[in-house]
Amino acid sequence: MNTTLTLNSLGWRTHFQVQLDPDQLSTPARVMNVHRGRVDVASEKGIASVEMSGQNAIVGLAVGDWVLLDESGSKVLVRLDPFGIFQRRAAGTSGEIQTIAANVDTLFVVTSANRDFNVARLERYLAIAHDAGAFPVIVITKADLADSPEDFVSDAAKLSPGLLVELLDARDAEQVAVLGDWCGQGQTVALLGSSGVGKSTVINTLAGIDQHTSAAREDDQRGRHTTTSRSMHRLPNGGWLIDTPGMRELQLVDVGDALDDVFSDIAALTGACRFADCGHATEPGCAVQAAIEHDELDPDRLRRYQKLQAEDRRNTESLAERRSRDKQFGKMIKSVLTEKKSRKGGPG
Ligand SMILES: Nc1nc2c(ncn2[C@@H]2O[C@H](COP(=O)(O)OP(=O)(O)O)[C@@H](O)[C@H]2O)c(=O)[nH]1
Ligand SMILES: [Mg+2]
Repeated sequence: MNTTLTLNSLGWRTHFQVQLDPDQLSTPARVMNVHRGRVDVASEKGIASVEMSGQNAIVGLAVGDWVLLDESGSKVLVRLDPFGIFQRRAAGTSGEIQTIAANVDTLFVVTSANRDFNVARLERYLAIAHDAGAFPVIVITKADLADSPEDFVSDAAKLSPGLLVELLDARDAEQVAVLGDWCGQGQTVALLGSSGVGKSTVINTLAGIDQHTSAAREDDQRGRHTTTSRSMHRLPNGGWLIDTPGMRELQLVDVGDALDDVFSDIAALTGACRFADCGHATEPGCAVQAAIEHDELDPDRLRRYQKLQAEDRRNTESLAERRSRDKQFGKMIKSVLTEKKSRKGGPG
């Protein structure tokens, strides 16, 4: 593998190129790792660790983001608008939405040819992939352990026309090599799937090496050593694998339109319902119920769609509510402060 870092090998796209200001001298760099108070970035000048605190901080930077560095390479000037992001709701009470990865080209949706396989879960992952602008590839592992593994493939393929499904033994390098097509020069991939389905096994087989020994160590401009091993891994074919703990805890957050992409069969039918706000239950002239009656649509699929819609609505509404509460809290603080000020400023 050629280890020289070029814009192309880092995944540069027209999407980012058009955001450059021709009058500004700056270096595009890709975020490899996000730490408290600093980020590791890779550019044509090499790998560097850049401070991210106080005035230098740029909020919401995630692994995979593109940024512009100043001439010295020691300051991030701006975050370039990503073509897609993966988000999750933070654990705990704050419930804030965090970006956990950006600019992922391909998402390997991993399940196994056993009880983990679940179409509702796959549909959920597909919605997340669509929302993040990532191309989904369903990867079904443990083919070697199943009696008729092909059944899983046909069930998965039914979920969406043209959906790509790969069936393999994740420990077998020859079989995993089919995934290499998505891991070429400058391509960014990530994996999503429940615990135990074989994500680490796929990654290790793809990488063909032990991850602890593969940590790329390069000098940055100031001669310090940083490592890119933690979150963004260089794959043998020249691609990049984003592997962060956060990717494993993804939920549906504000993916409304992406759900319609995943359930495009149902979304297309709804246009033919008599009522624009048809709930597809007992309304007259419902095209969705008609399709179910004619055996053209699985009623379970409608149920799963509506369940995900409700879940997305719940997450999104509570976000809106939270925002409005924050806003009101902000106003209150402001009015208290103004009051204080005017009292101080006033006579006595
Ligand atoms: N037989 C077989 N075992 C597998 C396969 N993929 C994963 N495993 C095993 O399943 C277990 C969990 O795999 P792991 O990669 O840790 O799953 P993760 O939690 O998704 O990262 C390990 O013992 C793997 O060796 C496969 O395709 N075939
Ligand atoms: Mg694992």
